[in-house]
Amino acid sequence: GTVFRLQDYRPSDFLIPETRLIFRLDPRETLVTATLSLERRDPAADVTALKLAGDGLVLKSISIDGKALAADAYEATADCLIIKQLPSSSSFSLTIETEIDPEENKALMGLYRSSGNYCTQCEAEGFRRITYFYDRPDVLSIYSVRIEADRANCPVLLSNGNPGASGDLGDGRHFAEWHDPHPKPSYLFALVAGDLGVIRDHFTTASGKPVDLAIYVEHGKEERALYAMDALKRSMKWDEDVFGCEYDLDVFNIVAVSDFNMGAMENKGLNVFNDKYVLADEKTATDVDYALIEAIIGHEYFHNWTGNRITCRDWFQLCLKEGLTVFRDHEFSADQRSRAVKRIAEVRTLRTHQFPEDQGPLSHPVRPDVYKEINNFYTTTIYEKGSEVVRMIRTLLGEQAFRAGMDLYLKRHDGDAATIEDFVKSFEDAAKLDLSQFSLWYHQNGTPKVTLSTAYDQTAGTFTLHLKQSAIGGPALNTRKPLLIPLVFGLLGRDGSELAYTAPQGVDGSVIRFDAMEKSFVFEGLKEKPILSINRGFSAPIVLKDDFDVAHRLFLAAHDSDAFNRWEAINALLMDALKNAVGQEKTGAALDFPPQILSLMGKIAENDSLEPAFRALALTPPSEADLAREIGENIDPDAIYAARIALQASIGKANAAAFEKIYAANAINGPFAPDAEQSGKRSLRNVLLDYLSLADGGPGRAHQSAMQSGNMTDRIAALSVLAHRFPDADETRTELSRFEHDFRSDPLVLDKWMQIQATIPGEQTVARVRALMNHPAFSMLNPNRVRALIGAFSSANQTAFHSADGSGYTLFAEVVTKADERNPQLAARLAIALRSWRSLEPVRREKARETLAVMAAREGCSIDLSDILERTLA
Ligand code: B3K
Ligand code: ZN
Repeated sequence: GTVFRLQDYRPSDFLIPETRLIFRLDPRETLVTATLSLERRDPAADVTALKLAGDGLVLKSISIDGKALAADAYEATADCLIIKQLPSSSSFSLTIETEIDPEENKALMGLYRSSGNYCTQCEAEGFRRITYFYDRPDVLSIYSVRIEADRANCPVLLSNGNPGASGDLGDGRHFAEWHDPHPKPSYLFALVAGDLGVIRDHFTTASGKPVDLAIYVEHGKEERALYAMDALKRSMKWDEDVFGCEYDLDVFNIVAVSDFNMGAMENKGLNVFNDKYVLADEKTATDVDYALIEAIIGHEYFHNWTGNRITCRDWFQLCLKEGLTVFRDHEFSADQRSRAVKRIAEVRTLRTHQFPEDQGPLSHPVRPDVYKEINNFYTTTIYEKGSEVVRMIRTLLGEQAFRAGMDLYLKRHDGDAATIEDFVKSFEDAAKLDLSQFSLWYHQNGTPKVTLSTAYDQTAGTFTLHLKQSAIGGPALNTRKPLLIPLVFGLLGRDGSELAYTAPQGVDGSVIRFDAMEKSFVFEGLKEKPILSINRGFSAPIVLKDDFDVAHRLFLAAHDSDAFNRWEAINALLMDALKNAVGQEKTGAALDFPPQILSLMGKIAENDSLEPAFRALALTPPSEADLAREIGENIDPDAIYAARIALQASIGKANAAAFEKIYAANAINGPFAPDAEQSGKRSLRNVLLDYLSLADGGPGRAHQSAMQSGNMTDRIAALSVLAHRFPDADETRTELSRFEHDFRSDPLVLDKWMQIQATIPGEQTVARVRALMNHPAFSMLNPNRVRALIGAFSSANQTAFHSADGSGYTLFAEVVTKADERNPQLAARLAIALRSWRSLEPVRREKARETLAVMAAREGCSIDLSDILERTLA
């Protein structure tokens, strides 16, 4: 396949100031007429041909300035259009007519049908499946769109921008016109047509401009969109307050569709969402669903400035819009909920998903410089590590200078297709700072690792902190350049107060700027031995190897003023206990856990000065995947599972009485609210329910809770305990059937039921998943269904997926192959579940390698899938 390189970037020969599109919608034969105003970028240059991208297109007619082109004037294939005879004028108008088949489009890129409605997905390169175009993000055009369709089937006709004329066409057809005054790249184009229900609201911007808001959903689901609408209005207000960004069109529309490859899409003025991230009510959505809806509604809305008003010059710059917008949505959620709890959840996600990516064969820089298939670069590195890099800029500059840099970026590049260099330069100029060393974070992949050691000299009153940097994954150590790593820190006294000291060079307030492969920082004026708290708030996305003993960690867990580091200390204690237990399990020794760790869990649960959501997180041991990553090699998922469940059972038994009290004390009286406070209490109670059930050794308590639960959060939590801890109990069968029956006509909710069963530990789950694939609610064509069952199985069920007999891999390969026939993006995304195959123990490793090799060798394997498989095997 073709390899695309950043260094090959060239501006296009032509500009397209205006694009007019007419859609005559038909399920199997939609006609698209595109009229492009083309302008030579350099009228003096001798450009004699024009090449536009296509993908699977059928050309019906082509003309320039109203005159049909002669057959020898152009060459049209399904994948590109080359016009060889061009007028010599500096500008001309090109009209292209193509025919497309939305019904047959199961790749869900371009124009397709979902539940009988028409919708589009164009990012990254889907527009070329609609018409021939300069389908690249640096060609910005003003779009005017006319949609013609059957009135009965498609009463709703939507596109980007503001609504224009609409009316009847006779013969049961009607039309609507839309105009988007903001020049945009083709990937932000959208069209939706169908028979949809709607809820409406409005927002007045800071400067008094009224905006009509609407969310379109399937008929009958309108009420379930109210929370999303509320989140939208809060997003609009927040972006004005925090970043000074106001909305810029008369209308803002959101449409929820049930067949969608990702979470949502930020098309200008017409966001299209996976219905999973719009629909919510008490009975069908969990607290986690609500939080995700809020975050994703915010994320797509925030793209209006960071992504749409300022877009990317080329796809290598993807993190310019994604990393920054993730940072913005994280800040939004932190402001709407609990900042500390949000930060802990972010770091857990980063460690569980981004660290293994960066430490394995799919590792790439935040700003890559080569790709084969851009769709495979919508990764956790681009998104989450990209966000961490922006966060570090803020840490280095401070709140005020950071905001000044953002203001400058938004002002200087409004209307541009920009680069990472442009972004960094805005902060350099605003803060009068050199960020050239810092920029390495964009270019050097691998998870940085910082090893620290400390020494205290009582007589001199000095505390020496020695830091060394290396990395896991990425370029070899001898070719790595030192990163500038901002480490927020504090030196604590025995009473937990922050000690005063004289700071050495390179320490700026609470931030250590660690910028060499190795460096010592000597703090003076310390009369007592300080207790170090470092990388507070996870100021740098690194692996930290410290020299802290158990007493040090227990101290931080109890006294650190930084809530994140309190959690981090607890997490490290649990991680050490688990690693030790895995070692015991492997040698056949009995598993035991330090009593002080068990009692610590009781103390945390009881500590009313900590918010319940924080306690819930602190009481959740590192996941099996986290433990596997931490161990790093020769992984035996069964040993990891055994260690983790033994720890949980020990914690439960050691603290049963206390847990029971706290469980009761955190009951919620009064009506359901999806807010931070209630969801915190529910999460604490549900963590405790698991512990108590393990202590009970039976399903009674969880069964009781499942029957009493008035909301989906509690119902799902109880059902998980039943299925995961007591898979063969009658109570579990009863509750699974009741759930299935209650939601038999709501596949989106039934996805949760599929997911719970797909994550039941143990190799018997392979057969269960096979059986569920024949369930009437399952469909290989719907990405949500496939991800709920197969995605959960392969990415969140270590013991079953990595069954020693290889049956998990066999099932996985069958499904990935089947998905690849219709939807390569879905297949490629599933396939990353095997990226850490090299860290498995030898038997599983060999089976995994063989599975990958067989899939890669299959004739007809898509570019998307083979790109992932080849890099994984390389
Ligand atoms: N920009 C889209 C992602 C598009 C993915 C294309 N394969 C959603 C988002 O990040 O906001
Ligand atoms: Zn995004």
